Amino acid sequence: MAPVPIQQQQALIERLYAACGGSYSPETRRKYFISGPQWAAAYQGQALFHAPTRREVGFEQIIRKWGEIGIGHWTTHDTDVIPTGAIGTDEQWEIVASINKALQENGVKCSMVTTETFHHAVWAASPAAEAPEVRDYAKFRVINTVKIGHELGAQFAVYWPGSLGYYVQGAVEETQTLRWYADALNAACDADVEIAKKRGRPVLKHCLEAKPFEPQAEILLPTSDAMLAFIFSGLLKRPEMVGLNPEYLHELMWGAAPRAALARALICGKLFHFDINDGYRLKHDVDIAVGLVNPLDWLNVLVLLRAHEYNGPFNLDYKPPRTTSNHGVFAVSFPTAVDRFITLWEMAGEVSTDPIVTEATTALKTGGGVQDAKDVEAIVKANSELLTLHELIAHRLFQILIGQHRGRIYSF
Ligand code: 3MF
Ligand code: MG
Ligand code: MG
Repeated sequence: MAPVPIQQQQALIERLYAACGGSYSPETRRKYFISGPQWAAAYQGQALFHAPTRREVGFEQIIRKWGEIGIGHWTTHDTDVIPTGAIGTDEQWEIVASINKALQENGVKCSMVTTETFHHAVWAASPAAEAPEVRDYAKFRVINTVKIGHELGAQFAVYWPGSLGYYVQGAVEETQTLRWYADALNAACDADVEIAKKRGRPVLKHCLEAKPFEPQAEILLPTSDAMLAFIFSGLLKRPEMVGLNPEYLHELMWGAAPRAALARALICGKLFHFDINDGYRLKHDVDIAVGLVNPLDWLNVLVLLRAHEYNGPFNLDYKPPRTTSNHGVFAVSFPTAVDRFITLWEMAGEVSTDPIVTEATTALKTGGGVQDAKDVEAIVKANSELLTLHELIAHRLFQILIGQHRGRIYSF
């Protein structure tokens, strides 16, 4: 193949993307509660050891692209769209008005807002720092985000307290810090109750997001389970308003089975919102797009969520790789992520009605049957052949994932 000149590269990407087939129409994509974060599309590829590889992109372009692709919802941090210095000022409300206009013009809704409490120097010692002025500022920021959320018509507020932790031990007293962090959330919920009442809108669902490592060395609330304990600790004034926004990769990072972490949130009635992406165990937060690393695990996750009628958002919190261009972000990265999600979701529906999975699961739940409920040998024997179904079900799930259940085989 001859070198591909720059002016032919986008056409090549588009031709190969189209040749991939299997994409859904924007109308179909809009039927799912999928949201696209401002920060995901605007990510320029920078990191501690990485210079940016992409140009800046503003909310006008992102919202327009969401409309074209068929991503029905948009999410944002306060400072993704408002310069930190302008937070709470008239300039903020001008920006918010132009966001509302862009949303309306492109048929996109804002589903979630979140406060940046990890990037700016003011959060060096976390939003629950010792200095009262930092904590007052944190309250101002989360309350302000609630206001923006209501103005943009959002239903959810998310909190990822990235800097709630430390690098060096001893200076931070964990119980005190957690109490201070709860104070900020209590302020946000109190303000929400008032604002919602004034506006005649429902209160927001306040969702905590955990991450086990990064950007602090030690994290005070590293997992969704830790967040659940925090919600039920008695420190929150309105625990009924607060739930979780688990992120698939954040659970995988510490070695959890994400599906089991989600199950624990479900039994507490706290699975409010879900950040979807992919990556590897025990690595940093690589934020790869959904289904590119662990599609079988993802299928299983969605089987669980369908079984429990989860109807919250699926937020595409991943980072297009640094090797993807500005053009590629919208031409390939987002549409393909949405389409893999839809495919996995629909496959999960097939799993729940699959005759083999259904019969095998029912047989396992029925058991072999014994005469004497205390006869341990008889219990073991009664189920010993039946339990082979565990492996058969796992094989069946693989078949469904690759389409083999429809007769596809490979021959030489
Ligand atoms: C970091 C994250 C965050 C949160 C966001 C939501 C930048 O790993 O996942 O994204 O999702 O702050 O509030
Ligand atoms: Mg996230
Ligand atoms: Mg992440």
